Amino acid sequence: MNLCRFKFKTDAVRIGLVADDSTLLDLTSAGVTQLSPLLETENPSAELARLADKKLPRVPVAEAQLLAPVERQEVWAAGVTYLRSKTARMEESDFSATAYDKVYAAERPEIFFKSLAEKVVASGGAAGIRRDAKWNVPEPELALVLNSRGKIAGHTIGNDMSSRDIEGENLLYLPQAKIYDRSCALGPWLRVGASEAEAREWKIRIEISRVGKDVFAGETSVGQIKRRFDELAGFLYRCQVFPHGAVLLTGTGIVPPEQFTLNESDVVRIEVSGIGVLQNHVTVV
Ligand code: DO4
Ligand code: MG
Repeated sequence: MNLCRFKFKTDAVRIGLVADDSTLLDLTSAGVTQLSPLLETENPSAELARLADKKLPRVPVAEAQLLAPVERQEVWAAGVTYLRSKTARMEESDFSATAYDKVYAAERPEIFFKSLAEKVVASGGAAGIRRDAKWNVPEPELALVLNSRGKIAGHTIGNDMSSRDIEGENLLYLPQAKIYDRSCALGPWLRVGASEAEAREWKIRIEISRVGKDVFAGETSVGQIKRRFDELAGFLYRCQVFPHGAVLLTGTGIVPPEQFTLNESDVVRIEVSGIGVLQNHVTVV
């Protein structure tokens, strides 16, 4: 089941259940005004199945504006969880290279802060590249949506936009390479009810087009992630509380070739087979 936040006709935020490719069921009319209380329940899928049995108003997807599926959760990201990410980062850096090698094998994963919820870009919005960077890339990632207890309540698609030249120059610049205006996109909605075993079967595919022409495409499988999801979530919630829950990006397994950098107006399309498509155009910030 896919759960979304959307606007329809007025500016009020509504909660929807995705019925099919063209229709949303408006849960707001059944008293659901936020995602978080649903994600806090023991069994969000059962709760959604109960709600779906009610007679709910239908909204055409084409007339709704999808919003990022986050409310007050902090967004964090795990890094160097795929072998491809480790090798690409070792190649782009000089004295920082051993840090990537070590963190890939270490017990403690790399986890960094990525975004406040209100800064997250929705599907259809503009994702940012820094004007002071020369080498900008998208990072297509599966995102875990965790409730306040650290339990995985859903999955969504994330784009961890990154400046590789800034990160590659010095690892201490990582926050500047990763956290800036419009650097985090999430959406189009939350997939509720999938187990980790199921999610590990999903494929992640990225396509980047420039003035209507494909300039890069790549694919990986979620099953290539080296660490278990509960291991990543456990480290995030260690010595830390998230009263509103958190979103945790699980790292990238697709890295475009060294000569590739994003341009203004490029279109980035990320598909996760069990969820849907997150699509953003690029803007310079
Ligand atoms: O170590 C830097 C960031 C790694 C990352 O974002 C990733 O592997 O996806
Ligand atoms: Mg990343």
